[in-house]
Amino acid sequence: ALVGQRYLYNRVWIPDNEEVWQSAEITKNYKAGDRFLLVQLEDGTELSYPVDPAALPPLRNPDILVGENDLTALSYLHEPAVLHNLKIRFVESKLIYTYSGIILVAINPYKQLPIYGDAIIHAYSGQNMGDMDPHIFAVAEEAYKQMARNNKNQSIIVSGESGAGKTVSARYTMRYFATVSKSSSKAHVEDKVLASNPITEAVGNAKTTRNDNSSRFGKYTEISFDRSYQIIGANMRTYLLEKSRVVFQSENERNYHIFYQLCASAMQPEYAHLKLGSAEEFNYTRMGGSTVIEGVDDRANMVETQKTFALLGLKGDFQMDVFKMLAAILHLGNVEIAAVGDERSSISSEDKHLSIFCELLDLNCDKMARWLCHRKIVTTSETVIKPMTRAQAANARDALAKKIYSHLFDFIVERINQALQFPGKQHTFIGVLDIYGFETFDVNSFEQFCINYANEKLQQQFNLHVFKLEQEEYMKEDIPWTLIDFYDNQPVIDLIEAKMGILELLDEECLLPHGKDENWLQKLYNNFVNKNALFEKPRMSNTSFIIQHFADKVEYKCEGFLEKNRDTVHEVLVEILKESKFRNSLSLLMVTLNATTPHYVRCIKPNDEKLPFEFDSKRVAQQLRACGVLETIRISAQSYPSRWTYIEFFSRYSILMTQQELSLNDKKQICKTVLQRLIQDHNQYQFGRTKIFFRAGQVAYLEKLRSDRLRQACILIQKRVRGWL
Ligand code: AD9
Ligand code: MG
Repeated sequence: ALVGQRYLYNRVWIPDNEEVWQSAEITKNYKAGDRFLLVQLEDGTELSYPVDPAALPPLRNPDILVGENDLTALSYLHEPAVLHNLKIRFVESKLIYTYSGIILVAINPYKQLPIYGDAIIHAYSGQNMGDMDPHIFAVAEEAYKQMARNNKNQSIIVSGESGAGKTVSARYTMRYFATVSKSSSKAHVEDKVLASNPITEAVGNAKTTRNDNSSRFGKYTEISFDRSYQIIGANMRTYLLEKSRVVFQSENERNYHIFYQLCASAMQPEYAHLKLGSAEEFNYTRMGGSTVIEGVDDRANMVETQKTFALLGLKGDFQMDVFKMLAAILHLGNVEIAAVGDERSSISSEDKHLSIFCELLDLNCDKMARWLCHRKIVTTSETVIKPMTRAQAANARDALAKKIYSHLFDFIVERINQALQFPGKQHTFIGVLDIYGFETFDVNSFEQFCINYANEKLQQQFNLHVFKLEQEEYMKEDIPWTLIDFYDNQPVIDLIEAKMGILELLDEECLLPHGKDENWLQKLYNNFVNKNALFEKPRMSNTSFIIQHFADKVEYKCEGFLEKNRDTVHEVLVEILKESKFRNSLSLLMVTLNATTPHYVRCIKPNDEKLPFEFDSKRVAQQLRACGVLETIRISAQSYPSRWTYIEFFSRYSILMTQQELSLNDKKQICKTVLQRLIQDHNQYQFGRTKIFFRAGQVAYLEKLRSDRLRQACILIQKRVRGWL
């Protein structure tokens, strides 16, 4: 069929090193089996382009479809079409939002746009999604409307890579709800719900090389509504805080914002007892070599942080406790550990920072100094105290700092949650999920593994949802049930979480007294190499494994998996005590999400330099592949991507109808008769109750017939005119 269409339609996309794809026009008809295509590029260059007869270059869409605000309306659905459409909208029209079926694609403009004011919020309020330009507010409105119409909980799932705009998008949806559901009460519930954002950002966000305000944790915020759909409070759950950042930052990165805010305010008398100084003086804040962020005033932000705490009812005493713990962590990081021979270590009793640390936390200094340099080993028969080397003691010190910070973080989140509980019964909620997107670096570790596993689960949940929606649409239109072959990522999920899967083997190894990363990896090799197609051993490494995720292949280094897993196992235990029932917080999240109606926002980072409206096709293509947008496109392409109402079809293609056909009374019947004549393969479309469903490529074909007919008509008219002359 493709070859047949090739004769009719000669504009294609061919791969390009810089732009990923470039457009080309076929200048000589392609004959089945040809190994070369003669094409002309846009700049006029002629080219003999080698092709594989089994995989001819993708076709371009007719111009009428370019710039569509919904990608799935394109007739040819593939990567170059999607990329081109997004680029035209973003670069030429400065439009950052585009739908891709039920997904909102949001490209970070890196520029403040005047499209978020209250007037715009009110313009979207009460409108239908299809009637307005794509917008984050349209998604929020849709969730709000569906909640009210169906009395059902909703969630907005925001994903994308670091710096793509997730946190900004999540904040806008929350502002939308706060604005449209403003109650007249004096409690300022909406303001308090919004205030939760700057606080969690102060303690959970940091400057990284990719984003000056990078969230280092995942967050699911449930906004509660009462029977009249006014906000009556909120509740947050957080996931996987990056603890290592407290004690280690890579070059040009910072620790959590709050430390710098505190150091910048150290000179104020009320903080004198914290004995702080500039961030340059502390190991834990100066390690990345960059203690300031351009355009950010840490001192002014400290004032804001305090105000926000106060707005939430978290007063001076509470704040001072928090600041004391933070200061204690900074002092702990400056405690000097000396080596005593090769086997032992010690801390001077004169150590200034240790004594401030102990003073701030009300601890016994001598004991502390001793416990930082020794460890207790408990066996069945006895308890022994063993000295630690300098490196081991430094590790123990850092581990303590991480523990204190993560407890502090949880404590703050808990207190915010308490502050966001108001009298009144929750009728429904809308949850907003701002989680890290699929990640792959040069070196990937346990953190990436967890993040990518979470993304697999989200992707699966998404696939099932799309599948269900399609099914419902078919039923509504009385279309016979057609089985669509959906991509299913269950095999990867099984590899990770099934019995004797990667996680179970990891848990097992953790329980062994002499468990080792390498031993665990060996078990993975034994169980999966050549047995599971989604698992590979890298050729050049004995310390890594590769997983074929839905988005990409990722190579993970096994080092540290055991220790980090023990950490989370421990947390899971605590979690179980708190929540009971569920195995871990991820499955709890999936259960919550599955019980809501989801809405998806996929954020795209258009370039790595943070330049306004700069579109780097390579980077965008890479993210489209990773965030599942192309996957949805693939699902759409397999079903019936284009849907026209009978009226739309009639008015656009009446030029293709014969007099005899037009003389029929029933317009719907006319459409059917004409289409059956024009497209012989009846598998290419379906007649629904109100719409015609087309398979990929069919609208492009009809457009071609239409433009040919128009051209013929023109020529005919010209001839006649000439004849008259
Ligand atoms: V990370 O995974 O937490 O590191 P995010 O959350 O995806 O990341 P964030 O929302 O923090 O990224 O956006 C990064 C920066 O892009 C913001 O600080 C803004 O400067 C910029 N941005 C993002 N979205 C918009 C927007 N809609 N309009 C203007 C934006 N600027
Ligand atoms: Mg973020």
